[in-house]
Amino acid sequence: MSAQEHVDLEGFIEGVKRRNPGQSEFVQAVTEVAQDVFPFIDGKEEYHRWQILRRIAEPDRVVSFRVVWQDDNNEIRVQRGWRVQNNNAIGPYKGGIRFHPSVNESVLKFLAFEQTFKNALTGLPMGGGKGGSNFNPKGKSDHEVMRFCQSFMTELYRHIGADVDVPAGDIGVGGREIGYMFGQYKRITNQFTGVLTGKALEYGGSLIRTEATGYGAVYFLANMLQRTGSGLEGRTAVVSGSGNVATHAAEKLVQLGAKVVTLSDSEGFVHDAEGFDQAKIDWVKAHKTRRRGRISEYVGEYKQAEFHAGKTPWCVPCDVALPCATQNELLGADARTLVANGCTGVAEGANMPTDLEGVHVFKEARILYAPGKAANAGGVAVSGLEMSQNSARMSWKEAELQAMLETIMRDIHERCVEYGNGDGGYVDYVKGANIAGFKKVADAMLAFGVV
Ligand code: NDP
Ligand code: 2IT
Repeated sequence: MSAQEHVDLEGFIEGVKRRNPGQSEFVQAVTEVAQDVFPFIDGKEEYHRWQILRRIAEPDRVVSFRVVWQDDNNEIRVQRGWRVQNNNAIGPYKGGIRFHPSVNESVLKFLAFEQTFKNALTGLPMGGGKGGSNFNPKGKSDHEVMRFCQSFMTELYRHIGADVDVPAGDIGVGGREIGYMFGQYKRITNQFTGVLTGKALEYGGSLIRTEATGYGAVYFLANMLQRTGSGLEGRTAVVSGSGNVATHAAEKLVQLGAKVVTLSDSEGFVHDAEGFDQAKIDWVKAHKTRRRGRISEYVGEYKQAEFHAGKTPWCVPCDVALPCATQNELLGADARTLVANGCTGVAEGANMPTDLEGVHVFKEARILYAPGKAANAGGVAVSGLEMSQNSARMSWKEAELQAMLETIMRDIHERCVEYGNGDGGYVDYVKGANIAGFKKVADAMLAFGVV
């Protein structure tokens, strides 16, 4: 037996902190998973002997590179780009690309780590990866974004491939950016392959990929409610964000009879007490994507609504809450406010939006709480279906994909219940997602030996 076999949870976390100085987001994500995995592997000798969690928490590789581009004033701009390839035990690396000034190695390592478990939960053959840049697309012209994307891909192309690593979108990367990056990949390699997902329909994209993350999160919430004999009809929902995930989550909530009363962005939140209907959601979608506008401008269009600058929406009383903007946007105090106001269900559209204290508050209150790696897996799941369609050079119909998405979300829910079921019928969805995701990746790694 090696000394390492006896490392306990605290010792493991200490090691992660020591090896990753200053990477608080990464340490946070690993801590959350380790808290559930350690009790699970207690007595399971092979997971200890083969150091499985230690290996999953060390990315296969982190590629960092310079991205130089020229702005519209012909000034030279220098950004940093990354691709974190965390683990490919069960399939090619797969995960989005984020363009946001807050992007750094810690953020991308946490996202690639989370993605590894999330992708395993989908049941599809995808490993975990994530990439991005500290480039800020806000206020940039289409041409500037194009030049940046081309320069980014001029380095990234050598690290990716349809059977190697398949990026997609995330914050700041949508259809426009995927188009520019796919065009540049094709130009450099002279290959038309499914190397990116989230493509437009004309060049190999899949129906419902755009909607899948937000819709999937609402299906997951509906599954949790259904298990307790409840539903979304007539429920008041608070949603944060106003991008791809938030607007589609809001849309599906409305379709299933809930009343959505908030949306937000990094400048504050809009409270529309009358509720967002489809026309209002369509206005927000167009405003944020085509006009690249701010959510504060909503109140100019819909006068009865209020904008709360610099605030998050968690103070608005609700039955269900869906954080769909970014990491650590819902803190311990926010979680306490939600619980005190009677919120009984939280489904994370974003990745790690709730901090460790907030997670603890939700668990203590025993409310229905679905972590991002389970609730927002619908997006990457349909990305996986886009990969299948590209490989087979065919495309499924909308109804077929819709049915597949609903089935995948139901299956993820069941996997979480299987591993997270506790006393008195309470399901710890965090534990369920962590263990189910870990087990699949771990068992594949055991088959490979020491690699
Ligand atoms: P978008 O770029 O479409 O939208 C992001 C939204 O979040 C915007 O409203 C943005 O506001 C807000 N936001 C971003 N950063 C911050 C911040 N620091 N503080 C407050 N608000 C912020 O991204 P997506 O909707 O695609 O992504 C949202 C979340 O969902 C992310 O956590 C992402 O990782 C996750 N996710 C996305 C998937 C996808 O398929 N797209 C799949 C699974 C998870 P502003 O305009 O002011 O920046
Ligand atoms: O966080 C995520 O799951 C995504 N941004 C989507 C990844 C993907 O490959 O579709």
